Amino acid sequence: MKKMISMITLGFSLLSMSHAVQAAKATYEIQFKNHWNKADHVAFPDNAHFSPIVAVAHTEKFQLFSLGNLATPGFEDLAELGRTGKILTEIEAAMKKGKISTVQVSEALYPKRDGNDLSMRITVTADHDLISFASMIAPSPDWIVGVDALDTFKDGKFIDAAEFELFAINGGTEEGDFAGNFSISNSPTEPREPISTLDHIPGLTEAFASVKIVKIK
Ligand SMILES: [Ca+2]
Repeated sequence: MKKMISMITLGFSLLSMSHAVQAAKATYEIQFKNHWNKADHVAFPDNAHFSPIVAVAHTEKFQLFSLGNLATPGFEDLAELGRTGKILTEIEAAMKKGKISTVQVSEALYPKRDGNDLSMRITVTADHDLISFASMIAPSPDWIVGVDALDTFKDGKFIDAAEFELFAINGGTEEGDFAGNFSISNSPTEPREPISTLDHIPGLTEAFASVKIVKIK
């Protein structure tokens, strides 16, 4: 009996330790910058904008989007229309399963009205240490910019910062993927194709945006 009590005590202290690790957290600022312009991208419509950015902190069991995989219905809605309702429902379901710890949604960014910069914050924990985000390049057929699963917790500590150029990514759900096509009315891609890069297409080789993800606390 005595032995069993000590095992329970040991089990409890291990549990406490793992809780201590899980409690480790960090807050990052996502510093988003527009690079869309007429010279580099064939056209820069007056209503050119980036849809609200949907950002999540998650485990490896969740994917917001991933090159080579199919878009979810929610991601399709974000990529084609910049709408966040459906993807937030998918995110909520993943949160209930413990795959996502937090979600943040920014305002849309209209560079001609708002300037080139937008920032938002997201808190990660050691066990929800991946940051993904996506925003529609709008107007466009089904193009987004985003980051897929930045790992913020390495070798027992949170990284200080990461930086990416954000090239156009094809949602794989709508046709019309050629430079200068900033129309939202194109045929659906049927059957839908895996999410893919567009930066091999003439006129789409330059980044539409860039991002710095910086630990602020
Ligand atoms: Ca497409």
